[in-house]
Amino acid sequence: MPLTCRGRVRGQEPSRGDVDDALGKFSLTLIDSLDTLVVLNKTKEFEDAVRKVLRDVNLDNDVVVSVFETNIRVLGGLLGGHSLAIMLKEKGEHMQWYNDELLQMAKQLGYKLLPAFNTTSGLPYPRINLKFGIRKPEARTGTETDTCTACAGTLILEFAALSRFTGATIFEEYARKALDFLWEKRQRSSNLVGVTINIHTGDWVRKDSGVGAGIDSYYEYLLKAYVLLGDDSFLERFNTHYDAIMRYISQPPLLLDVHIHKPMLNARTWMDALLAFFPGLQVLKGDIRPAIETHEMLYQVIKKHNFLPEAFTTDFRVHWAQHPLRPEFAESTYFLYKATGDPYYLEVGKTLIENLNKYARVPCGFAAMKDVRTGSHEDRMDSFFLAEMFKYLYLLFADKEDIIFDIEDYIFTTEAHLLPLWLSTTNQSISKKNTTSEYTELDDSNFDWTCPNTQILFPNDPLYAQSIREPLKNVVDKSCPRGIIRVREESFRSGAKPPLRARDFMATNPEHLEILKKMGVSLIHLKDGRVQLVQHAIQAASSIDAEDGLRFMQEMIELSSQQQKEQQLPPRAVQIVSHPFFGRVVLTAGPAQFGLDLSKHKETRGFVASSKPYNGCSELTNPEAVMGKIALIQRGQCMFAEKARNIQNAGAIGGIVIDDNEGSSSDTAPLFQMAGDGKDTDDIKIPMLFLFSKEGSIILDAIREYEEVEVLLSDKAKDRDPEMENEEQPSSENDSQNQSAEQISSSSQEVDLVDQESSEENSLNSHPESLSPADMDNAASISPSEQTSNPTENHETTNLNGECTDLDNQLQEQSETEEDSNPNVSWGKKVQPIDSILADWNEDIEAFEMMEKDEL
Ligand code: DMJ
Repeated sequence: MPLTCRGRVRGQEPSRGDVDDALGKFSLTLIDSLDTLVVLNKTKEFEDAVRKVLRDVNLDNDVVVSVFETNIRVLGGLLGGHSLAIMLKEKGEHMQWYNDELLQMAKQLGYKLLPAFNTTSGLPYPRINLKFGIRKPEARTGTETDTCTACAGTLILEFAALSRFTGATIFEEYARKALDFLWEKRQRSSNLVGVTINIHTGDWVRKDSGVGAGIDSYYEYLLKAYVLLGDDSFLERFNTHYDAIMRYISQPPLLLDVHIHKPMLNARTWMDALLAFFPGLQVLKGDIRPAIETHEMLYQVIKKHNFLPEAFTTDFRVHWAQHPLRPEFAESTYFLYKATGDPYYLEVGKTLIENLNKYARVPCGFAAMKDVRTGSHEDRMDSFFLAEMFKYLYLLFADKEDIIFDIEDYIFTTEAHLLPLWLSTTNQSISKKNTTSEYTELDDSNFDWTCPNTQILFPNDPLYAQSIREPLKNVVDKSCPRGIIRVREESFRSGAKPPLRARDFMATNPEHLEILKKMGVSLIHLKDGRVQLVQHAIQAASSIDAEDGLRFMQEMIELSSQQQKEQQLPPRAVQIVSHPFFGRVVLTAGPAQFGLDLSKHKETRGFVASSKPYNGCSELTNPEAVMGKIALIQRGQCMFAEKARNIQNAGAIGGIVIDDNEGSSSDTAPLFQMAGDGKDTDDIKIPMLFLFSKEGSIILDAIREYEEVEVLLSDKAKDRDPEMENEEQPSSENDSQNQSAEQISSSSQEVDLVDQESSEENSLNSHPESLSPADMDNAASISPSEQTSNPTENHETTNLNGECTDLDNQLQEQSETEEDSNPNVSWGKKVQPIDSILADWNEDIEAFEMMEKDEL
């Protein structure tokens, strides 16, 4: 935990849900970074680290862990460590004492994971108790029915290596069986796989399919299993899937999820950050052009936000704002540099390193970004940062002689652990499948059967990669936001005038109610005064009316979510700028619906002081202490606005309210927004921010340790090092006071206050609203907006020269063409009758709900 400078121990910190399943009280970071030390030529440190692992690590803990994470990080880490330990030993200088101890630990761990495979399908349970295995009452696991495709399909490299290193064939056998089952279950007409599968029945639970979260490393391991094990059946499977990916998912430079049964229909209008590994895999396959294109698009998104947000839309807006320092983009950059030799990729690497140092480096390591828009941090540094990010960035810039062994003799696992290629000819006791006939005919011209060779791919053309990037150079900046109305225009492109538009609807208009009824939409008045819309297509007067109803509901959902977004204020940042933090610690802060709007004014900088009384609910008894400073106040016992007035009257230049719920944290709670008191709050001129207790205690601890603590309140963290360290610190209270006076006087005209809540303090999630179509509970209420989005939409709105084109005209043209060709109403790429659309939607509702809820 790089902000609090402590280790994270399972059970000792508030749970972060599935994210914690990687922690098994087995010194995860230490094991995951073993082979990085050798790559970085830190042999002495490697030797010490191996001794620590052998001395301290216990694998027999009563902890439920993820089978997938334990395999890729811990088993992979031990095997990578072993691989390099024997390499060093053989060289005769280091590790002379080593006697396969890491391998013995790996074998012990392998046996601990095996009970997870005790299913009829051979697919492993997603979790296992390290001490008690599965299903026993003490195990507290074994009741799960589903797992992700990557979770079941990312075992073969580590398990086969374990078998081949030790001669115990059972590991490779189990991993092969799981892969064979997934292959059998692929959707036969599209050759795609879904995101989650039932481990008992083999039914697809989530039928969306992409190359990112939930599937990514399944594809990676098919290709790499071929490389490591030399078994053709893996390459044949990979090539079959790759062909399907390029046919349906790849829309260069985008990679968009589709449905396995309806691969021409997109399942989402956003992409997740995990797919950034794919260009690297495409390099390994030898398909350089789309790799360059996707990588370039991702790089432009990074340049916009300093990091790749966890998810972003097809028009490159942030969808999920966090960034846990994922290494996938660095990995692809490394592979592309190796393939092209183009120094452009070194520049890309330099930018990545500069951004990490500038925005993520903190006194105790590198902190994940909580929100790339504000630059705020999260108190975590995942083990893959050292296992992968460090390794790939180092290797990108390393010359051959910088590395003490030949990296070409190894393959990288998905966690960038190194396994020696000589394993392909060792202990080959598992019979290879010779099933070529069951694979689809493949096109030999796209290097399906050859290794990539840059000399053949682009002979004597150093500008090859640049010529592919050139047309994409503005693809992100010049993309056109796809407004809600435009998207909806498309959904009404049947030509007929819609009977009622969502934006025109009034719940009191009898004519509108009549139209709703005809469309099968009923209106329910809820007790709290809200109105709920529900649609049952079978209650519509005709199938055309039902279809109009569905579209009306879609419009209403988008309108509602748009309105909700508009009412939400974005998060703010509290940055500690005084010694020894120098701006490196950035805390996520909740905004206030009153007081100085930090997005419109210069940030407020000042030393902090606790108010007395600490709750700030009455006139302060220590005005001299808070005068010209940023007052710290505890949440509770009176309205936020009252606290603000009390500290303002005492001369404070800003206020930070700290949550009184002990243990609360922005890691686990949604953004908190401070509401007004239902009265006019124009008199409050100072900025007010909210910190959850965990973030608040970082400031309180700093005061205890350093007494004088200075912070910056802003809408986005200011660049730090080296500027901040050199920046002149305000020398006296007067300076702060001057700043305060300036801000207060300039704020009066521009303060942007949102509607006051008449109730007490509330969070973003609890706004009472008069009409809440988002509450609609039928098929039409969930995600159809995503389902119906046209995969080519983005290309339609932005051409490659970066100009926005006239979508309305295009839609008109498209509509006319489609009407000509089919009497049914067109929708997305396919023309489907209404009954089938309804059936399809119902089928996918659950999947969509889960998809939105799922954490990566
Ligand atoms: C890593 O643990 C592995 O690369 C995994 O396959 C998915 N991604 C994480 C890091 O983002």
